[in-house]
Amino acid sequence: LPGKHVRSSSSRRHHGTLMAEEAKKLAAYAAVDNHIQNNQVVGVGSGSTIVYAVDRLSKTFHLILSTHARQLILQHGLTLSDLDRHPELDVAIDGADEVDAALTLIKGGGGCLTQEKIVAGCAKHFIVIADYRKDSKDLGQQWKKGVPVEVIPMAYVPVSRAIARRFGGEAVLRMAVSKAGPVVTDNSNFILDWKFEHAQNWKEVSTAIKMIPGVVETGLFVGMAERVYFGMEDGSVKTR
Ligand code: ABF
Repeated sequence: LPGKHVRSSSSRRHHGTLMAEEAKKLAAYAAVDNHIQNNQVVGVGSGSTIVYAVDRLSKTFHLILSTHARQLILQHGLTLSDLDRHPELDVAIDGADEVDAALTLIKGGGGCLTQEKIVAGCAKHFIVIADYRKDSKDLGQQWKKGVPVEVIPMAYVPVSRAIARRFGGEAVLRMAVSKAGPVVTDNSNFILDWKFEHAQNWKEVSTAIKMIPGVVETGLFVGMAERVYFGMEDGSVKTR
């Protein structure tokens, strides 16, 4: 139920505070238990929180997923499918980098956003799972790395300039940790991290950024999430 806190008896605590990892698990288990039934077609995203959701799913589900969860699905003996066979999903579950009060999400901090948005867009219900660190009133309060924007490699400079000119801030090419080169996405593209300066009308901004030639997708998920589950520090699960 929205706003409801459900207490967990099996919380692992560190100095009285639930570890983020345990909070992810609480959120994932609650979302799977409340939203997924046997023999449904389920979309699964990527990231560390989604690992717990897959763990909770039974072998009877068909799964549709973005590429990063592929190995995870197979390891758990679950059935792998695709959008050719199942273009309509019953439910999609995914993590997020930040969730605001209106359930607008920033996603793509881990590098995946386009395939996840496609999967979420094909689902009748899109459910988000996260630990308490992702819970925010306004985007940018918790996640400081900006909005990821996936771009065609040849266009990253003009796209970066266009975003900064029109919306302020700075859109920076994401580099690999080794600094050997840019991060390359699951669609062989680059990512710009747009460090915006202030809250905006995210629907308008996301639509406008998508219109810039060379932009594949933005990590702004507006009006897509139906329910979000946060595993909280006190061992409860908060939903909205
Ligand atoms: C993916 O996983 C990305 O869109 C998002 O950036 C990230 C969240 O990862 P985690 O659950 O590890 O915080 O869904």
